[in-house]
Amino acid sequence: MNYRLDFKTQRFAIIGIGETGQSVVDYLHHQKATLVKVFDTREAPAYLDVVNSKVKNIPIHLGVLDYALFLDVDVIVISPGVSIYDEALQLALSHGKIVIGDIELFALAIKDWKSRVIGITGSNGKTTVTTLTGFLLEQLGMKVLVAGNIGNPVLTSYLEIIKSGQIPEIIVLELSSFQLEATYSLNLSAATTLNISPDHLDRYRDLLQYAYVKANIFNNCKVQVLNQDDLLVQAMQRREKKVLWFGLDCNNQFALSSDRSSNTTYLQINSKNFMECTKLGLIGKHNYLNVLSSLALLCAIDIDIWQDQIREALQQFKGLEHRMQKITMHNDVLYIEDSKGTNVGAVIAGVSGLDRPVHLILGGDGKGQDFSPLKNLVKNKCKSVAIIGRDKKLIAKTLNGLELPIEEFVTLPEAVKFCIANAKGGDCVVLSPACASWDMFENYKQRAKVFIDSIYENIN
Ligand code: UMA
Ligand code: ADP
Repeated sequence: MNYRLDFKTQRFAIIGIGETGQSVVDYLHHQKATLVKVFDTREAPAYLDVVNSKVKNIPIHLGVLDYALFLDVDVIVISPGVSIYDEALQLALSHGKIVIGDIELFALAIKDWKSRVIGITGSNGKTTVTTLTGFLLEQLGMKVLVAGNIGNPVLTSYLEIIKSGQIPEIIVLELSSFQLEATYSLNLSAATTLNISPDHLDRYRDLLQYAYVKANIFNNCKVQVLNQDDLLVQAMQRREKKVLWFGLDCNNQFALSSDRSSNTTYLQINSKNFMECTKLGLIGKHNYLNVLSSLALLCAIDIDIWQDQIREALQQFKGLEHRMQKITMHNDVLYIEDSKGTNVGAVIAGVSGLDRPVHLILGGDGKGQDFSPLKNLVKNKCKSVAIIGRDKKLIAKTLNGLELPIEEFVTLPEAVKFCIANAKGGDCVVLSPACASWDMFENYKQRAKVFIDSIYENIN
């Protein structure tokens, strides 16, 4: 999109009263811009009062977006939760209105900074790779900002930096497809799409449109870090750009290699063994790929990854809460919480790496996904399955015909009870729902808490 932003003369509107919306209000105040309207498509957004107090005397419109209300607006700043493909916004674009997101405002705000910026997207592993990359850089003593979809609105971070005067040397951004829909000017020194598997299909026409939006991350980037094992990611290679490939096959620059005689798997970089996988703090093949992508991103910005601090940091980094986390072991039954396993791809990656039979809890808001790839996983890895949530019938239908106990439940504690009753020594009980939590819980963290509380209620 070709456009010019002028905080002095243009009239701004904000859509979305969430964390992003609030940060945009603060940023526009900081720029002394003229904010004329605020919108949210919900009738009662949770942060209405907070935003109301920030934008005194400015009208807040709730409910379905209507182009007529944009007539006196020049720039519409949308939150990630609002699709740029919304009819009213498409009409606004076709009438020459500027429609941008918070990442775009951030990109313009930091144009004169010397910081190098790394962008990370993908269906799964974004938060792990973003956190790990920031951690590795910090261990090298660098001043780093980690922000974006990870839960740190970029404009809030920007305002904090302006206040402190401490401009970071490197900025590591987690970027969702939602954010990439309305980002045009972000200059990235290195960027990756980790993988593409079905997600957010309630928002996109199909997997290709979703992948297309993610590929926007490479529009203004110097080095692409690409996953050789993922066909849709492979297709994102841009001819004129430098590419670093990562993947399981040892022919990749960032790869895994196996020494059969000693039964050891190594991270391998440019054909040289880098470190043994068992020495990593992270476990599971999907996490080995995450580490490789992170190392590739560092190489892409000319960091020497062969320094001892990097290997030490990789041993220390044990991963994040809510991602295949071991909760407890009781009577030789292992309990694992993966509430962040919110799509089929994540569940397959996490559960297939387990070396114990699984009693699996699935279900919630499926976001329009096709659950059929779960059938093979359940057949090969599971001893029983408990299903909850809005899409439980759909999941049960997908698993129909498998010869193991599969039952639907109204609540998560009932599902936990069922799994515990079925589990024998040597098994594990896993919450990895392949769905969002919003139909039953505030968020995935609350879902995790209910799961963990139910375990302890039943085993003690
Ligand atoms: N919503 C509406 N109407 C609106 C505005 C929002 O219905 O007008 C709904 C959305 O559909 C969504 C919720 O309200 O369910 C919140 O939307 P928001 O855009 O206000 O969200 P924020 O609070 O600003 O948080 C967003 C990201 N959320 C989403 O993209 C849904 C956060 O990522 C991100 O951390 C934050 O900005 C800071 O950058 C969360 C997320 O779930 C973790 N991201 C998705 C993911 O990772 O899969 C993309
Ligand atoms: P995101 O930020 O993309 O949601 P997270 O790092 O939060 O990614 O992990 C979310 C889920 O995806 C967890 O269930 C985790 O086990 C799984 N996961 C992490 N990395 C990968 C990967 N490279 N491939 C597939 N699944 C992954």
